[in-house]
Amino acid sequence: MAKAKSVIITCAVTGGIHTPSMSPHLPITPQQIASEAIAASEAGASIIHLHARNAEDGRPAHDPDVFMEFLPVIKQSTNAVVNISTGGGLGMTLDQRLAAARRASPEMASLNMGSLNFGLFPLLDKYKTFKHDWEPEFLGMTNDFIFKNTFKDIEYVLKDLGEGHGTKFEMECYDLGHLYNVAHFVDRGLIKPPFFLQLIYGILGGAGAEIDNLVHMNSVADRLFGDDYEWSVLAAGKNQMGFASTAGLLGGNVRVGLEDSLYIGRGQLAESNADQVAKIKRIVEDLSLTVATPDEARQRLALKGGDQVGF
Ligand code: KMH
Ligand code: ZN
Repeated sequence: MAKAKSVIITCAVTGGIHTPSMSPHLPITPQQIASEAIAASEAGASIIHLHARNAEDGRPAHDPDVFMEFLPVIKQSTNAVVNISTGGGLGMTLDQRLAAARRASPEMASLNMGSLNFGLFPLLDKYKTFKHDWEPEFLGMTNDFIFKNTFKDIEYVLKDLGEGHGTKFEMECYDLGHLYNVAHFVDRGLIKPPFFLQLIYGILGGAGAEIDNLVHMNSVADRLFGDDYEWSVLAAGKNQMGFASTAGLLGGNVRVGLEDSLYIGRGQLAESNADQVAKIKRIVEDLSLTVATPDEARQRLALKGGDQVGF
């Protein structure tokens, strides 16, 4: 396992999974997204993973014009690495998912390393009333939905954003097979070291949030990639902090943020992304580890630099 010198904290500030009725603290407008991102960076996050939403009703919206309302504000106020999602919102076409990253030419973008079922419909049992009709419809449709990321799709993103823009990827691996998909593209020369894996636990359709799944995926990644990679962990919902802490202990990096969990503790909504970042930073430092600065993250991940982006 590649040992992290310091722990890179990624914060995913809003995502496209949770809906406005689930938490009043979920950032929706460009102003809210910008101020949450800036506060998360001040709290210790060196990478900010970004989605956009429709300011009227909070629906996931991957419109480049909306991104351009908050990206320059974040850039002016922080040194954080900006990472734009290419997952977008469930149900978008690949070109819709790519449009914002194409316009912004960021240092990093997400890249989902395989197709999978992506079941959010169990949340309908937890939340009974919704502010907007789209929310239960969106959650319900995931009962019959495949998050499509074929080999052709992945190749398209690697060539378009990777070769075309010099963007490096947060490679989202939801299950063991996705590591082998990464290895396939390494063999073809389309993924070059150092590369960054985000190991994801607790999405219905992907690997469950059990620590032995994390340990096993780590040992397979070590076998496949040796010292060529850095890895990070995110776990959905109540497993977020436990998995992030375990990742720190095992020599990895961590991701938190309201995209992945709306909570700060048992039954307690997080009031901000920065609260989650501050909590994992405290845990990491209590474990006698240090937190990476944005420039350390840039150097370790061989990013092109914050002055090479299109915003
Ligand atoms: N929502 C996470 C489970 C993406 O944006 O490309 C994974 C994610 C996907 O962040
Ligand atoms: Zn995301």
